[in-house]
Amino acid sequence: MSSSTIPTAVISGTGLWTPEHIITNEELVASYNQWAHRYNDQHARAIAAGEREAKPLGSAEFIEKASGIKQRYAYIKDGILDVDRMRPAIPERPDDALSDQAEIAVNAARRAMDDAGKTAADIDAVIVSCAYTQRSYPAIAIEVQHELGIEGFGFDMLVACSAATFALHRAYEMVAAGTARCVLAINPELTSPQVNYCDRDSHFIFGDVATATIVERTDTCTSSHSYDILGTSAQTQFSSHVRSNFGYVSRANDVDPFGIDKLFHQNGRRVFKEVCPMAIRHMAAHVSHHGFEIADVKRWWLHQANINMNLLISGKLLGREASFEEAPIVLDRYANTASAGSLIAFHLYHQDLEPGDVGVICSFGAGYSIGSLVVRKR
Ligand code: CO8
Repeated sequence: MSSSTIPTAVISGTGLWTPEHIITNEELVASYNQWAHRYNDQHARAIAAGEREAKPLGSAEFIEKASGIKQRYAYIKDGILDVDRMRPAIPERPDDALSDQAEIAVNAARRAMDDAGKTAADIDAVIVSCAYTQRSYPAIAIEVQHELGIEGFGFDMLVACSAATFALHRAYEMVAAGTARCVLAINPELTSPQVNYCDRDSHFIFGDVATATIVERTDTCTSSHSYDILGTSAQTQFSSHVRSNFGYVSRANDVDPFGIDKLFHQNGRRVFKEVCPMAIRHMAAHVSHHGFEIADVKRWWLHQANINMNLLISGKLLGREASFEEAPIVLDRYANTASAGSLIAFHLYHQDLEPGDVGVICSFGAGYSIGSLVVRKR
């Protein structure tokens, strides 16, 4: 489904908060391999008897070649590389303290507000949209709204990989409908608590980050780098090939609420094969819906899950290899940041475009879900 009107809403500011802690592939693999050796030693007899499978060893070279990832950021590094723990150690905060996720959301939000030249008084709505929220209620968005002193309303939404683009769709619609003058959409992607650091095939994929975007009415925009939203397009198709069964019903299921299937897991090959053609068709149709040729698009701010996915998608769209300027990659530094990847790319690589230049922001992944925006520099 696509929607478009005469431009009424603009992206007028973005903010990026990057954690201070980095974990390189080498560090991650050293800790995983140490854990795997220990597991295999402890279960040597069962493995020899064919009752258990040995844990395979990982390699930093494989990770970079298969994914394009060289490092990832971690909100809290403590615990992740500890072979006795293999998960971050994040101290629980009391109810009267700002929650971890609200804190990183506020960090990104303040930067986006500065970028757009907006104060709390200008904003009517806050959306926190990401792959997981730290708790069910009260909404993280309402906590952020309170911390920033914003009146109006806030709500959380979850759409895994497409959480950020789908939130921008909602922001665009609210501004276009006149139910909000200015919307703050934030993506505090705190992925590290959900990563299975004992799974060689997925332990390297994710990093933590927070992005924020201001969407406002065209007539209130004072930003020096703003983009008309020409239209939005979304599609979803059910698939269990990227899945986490973490949820509040586990308590009633009498199962381990932190069992392996309650963490991120995927059939990466299937995801790759099924999502790439969907994303290519989706973007080609969205661009054409607005009367543009592929060659008219100056920049593709694509979801950042895997470099080979991005090279395949941009290559098929353009009919040739895309340059870094055409489809920037941030995976090497940030890894897969759930929904935030396309917005990190937008945030870092948009100021050089000229007025009239057209670009596409697009997410693709778990759900499956695909969300895009066709934008034009003002
Ligand atoms: N180290 C060394 N060797 C390895 C490793 C490793 N870590 N992993 C696999 N190998 C080996 C395998 O054993 C295999 O060996 P052999 O050929 O001898 O059998 C070989 O390398 C190839 O293995 P794979 O077939 O598994 O490797 P691929 O080339 O398919 O690459 C990827 C694996 C990188 C996972 C790739 O399939 C991929 O990226 N797919 C797409 C993934 C994707 O887009 N997923 C969507 C993610 S969902 C999302 O973005 C948001 C979800 C919500 C957020 C969650 C936050 C926690």
